[in-house]
Amino acid sequence: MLPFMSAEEAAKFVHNGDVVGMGGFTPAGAPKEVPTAIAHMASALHAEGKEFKIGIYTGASTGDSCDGELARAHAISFRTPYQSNKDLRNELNNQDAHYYDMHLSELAQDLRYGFLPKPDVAIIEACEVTENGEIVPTAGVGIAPTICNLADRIIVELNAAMPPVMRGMHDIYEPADPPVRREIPIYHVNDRIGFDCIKVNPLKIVAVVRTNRPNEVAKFADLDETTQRIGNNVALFLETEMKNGRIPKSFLPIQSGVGNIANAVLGALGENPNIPPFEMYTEVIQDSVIGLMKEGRVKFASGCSLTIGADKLQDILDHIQFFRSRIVLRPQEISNNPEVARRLGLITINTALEADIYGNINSTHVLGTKMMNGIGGSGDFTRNAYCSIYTTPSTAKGGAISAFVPMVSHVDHSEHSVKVIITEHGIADLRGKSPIQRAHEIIDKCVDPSYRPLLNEYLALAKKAHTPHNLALALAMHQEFAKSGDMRNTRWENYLK
Ligand code: 0RQ
Repeated sequence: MLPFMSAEEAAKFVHNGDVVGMGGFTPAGAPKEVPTAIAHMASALHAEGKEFKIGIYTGASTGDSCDGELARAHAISFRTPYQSNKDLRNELNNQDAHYYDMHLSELAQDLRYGFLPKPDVAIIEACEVTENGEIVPTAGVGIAPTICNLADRIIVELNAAMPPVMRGMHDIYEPADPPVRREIPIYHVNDRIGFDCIKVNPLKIVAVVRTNRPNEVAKFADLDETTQRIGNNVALFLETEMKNGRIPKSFLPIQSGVGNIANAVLGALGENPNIPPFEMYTEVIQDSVIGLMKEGRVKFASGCSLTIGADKLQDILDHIQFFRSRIVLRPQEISNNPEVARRLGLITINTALEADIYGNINSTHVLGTKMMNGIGGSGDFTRNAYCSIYTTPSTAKGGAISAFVPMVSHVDHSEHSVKVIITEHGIADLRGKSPIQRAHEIIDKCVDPSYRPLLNEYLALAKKAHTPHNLALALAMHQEFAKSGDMRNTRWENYLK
């Protein structure tokens, strides 16, 4: 008999100091009611003057009922590998919780290698759980197979909003560890190599909690002129590459990042009649993919999660036969696997917060110090891409911040991995260019016209060298923003002393 109980009872299996692994990836498939119950338990214990904090592993971000509730209860000691919740962001930036921002493909293997503390408890949202220990995840897989294997206790949230017809969408596979690892046998985007469920020792399932909760996926911003133009420029670049024979006529699979811009770019690609119907090998399958799939523009999508709104999820459930043959959900060590990305030849499209004139990318740190979300899967894909593209609006905060600066204030992706940068103004093709050639390409094609003179002046003031810089001025635009709230006020002479 499966041990059905309430979320509050299940939460008691989690103790102060435990390390907890959550299933799912982004809010898709993340557990909801048990984490909230743990947060309430923590608040009650704190009110009695008792300690309660847990370390948390997740696939990526989660929903507010997990990261938000636990952050507000100050119940998190450490957290990895990715988050996007505003209250948790505050905890991390206030150093109330320790955060290590990791390449998402590496977490499962790092856990198996013993690089990180072993999880005590796994909390998994499932659409089906059987007495013989078969757990079928819901809209996201993440690190669920690995934490189920490693944890001593498994708590399942059986979510009625995610019906068992989802079984068959997942492909659960864990590679063997070195020195006996073989190749991961995915040769086409739609290859299936594993099981349709996670198989665990049923004795480890200590609690099953019935829930009925939609995914807590935020709505995307509507397309605006800037995101539309970025999307059109990406489509133009890929179309030109295809015409010039640098992308095969049959096209190559697309990986697309997370957020408003990524969603808009994908929409624009889908609408462009010169781009043939394409496949996706990505981590997050976002809203725009579902419509494009129905229109025949996206032929197949392999991902780690369906990070889509409730209406889109209902659409999938209503047409499950159609979508089950066109979508596969994999663990993140497979969806983001460097070996597979390189083999399949992915065109990767991710978003920068900030780039420098030499092509280094900051995806994570606002103005150099404050964590935004995390590197996520962007590094997994960028470094191993057939062609890596970064997109960004050329400015932020109404023009007061230039997305292009002399030197990025934090590096996530180096100049060696970034091939193309695209903004609403144009396309900077960095391939085969020296640093100074890249600087001119980026300033002329991508930078907002209001910042071009400033960055050209910087180049003139930089010491002539392979990578020209003036180290006294390299972060002056950031300093100017901190001082006056607008990078456009930068006067280099004020920072030369
Ligand atoms: O802040 O909302 O307060 O105005 O940053 O910017 O333009 O809405 O962009 O939603 O596409 O997110 C890089 C964060 C972009 C995301 C990032 C401010 C800007 C706004 C968000 P406001 P937009 P998006 C696979 C791939 C890393 C992980 C990744 C991300 C806010 O894409 O987290 O790629 N990427 N994973 O105003 C200060 C600047 C700024 C700035 C923008 N230069 N300085 N603030 N902003 N540029 C998926 C996974 O891994 C799960």
